[in-house]
Amino acid sequence: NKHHSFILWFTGLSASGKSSIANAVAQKLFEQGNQSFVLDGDNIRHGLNKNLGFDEESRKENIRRIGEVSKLFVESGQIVLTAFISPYREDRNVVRALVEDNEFIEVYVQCSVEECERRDPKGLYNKARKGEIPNFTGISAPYEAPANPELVVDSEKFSIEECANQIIEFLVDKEYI
Ligand code: GGZ
Repeated sequence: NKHHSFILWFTGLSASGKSSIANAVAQKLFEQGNQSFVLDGDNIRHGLNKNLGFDEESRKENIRRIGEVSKLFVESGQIVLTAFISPYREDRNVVRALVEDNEFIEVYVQCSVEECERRDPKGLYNKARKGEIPNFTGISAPYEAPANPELVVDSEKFSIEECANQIIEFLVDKEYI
């Protein structure tokens, strides 16, 4: 009686570790014989959504399209992992409403702005502080943390590997896999 298709929706700041954790979870799922697919900026913002920027309306449309694509994945029987900041609570809830209750698993990758800014793997926080990137989440644009996520992983306290294991444990516990 397991659910074989669902969305693992990661949300969190830039550099919080969403993509890395999503890819680590996908790898573990694969090792256990579960096919899955990761949607992130690399395959979505460079393709389907390359005409979108980072103002509020564009982010809303970004998330709406990703939600619709994720729904198609679920309808095709797949596990899909999405790694986008998705800063607005309302936009995430719109996606949640697209699928069945148990098919949307919101994973909040918790990490303070201070820590993300310290990591700054692409130098974007630095540029945002200097005003070179407008509307930068956590600096000059909002991030609304989930009020009731199915799962919270703390990437400040735990490694990518530990966070991925916590997510796998949740999926086993709730009989998703
Ligand atoms: C936030 C930005 C911005 C602005 C470019 N604000 O660390 P990254 O580089 O790889 O992840 C960030 C990514 C965010 O795209 P999303 O599609 O996840 O955002 S949203 O869900 O809000 O639509 C960052 C980069 O794009 N980036 N400009 N202004 N992140």
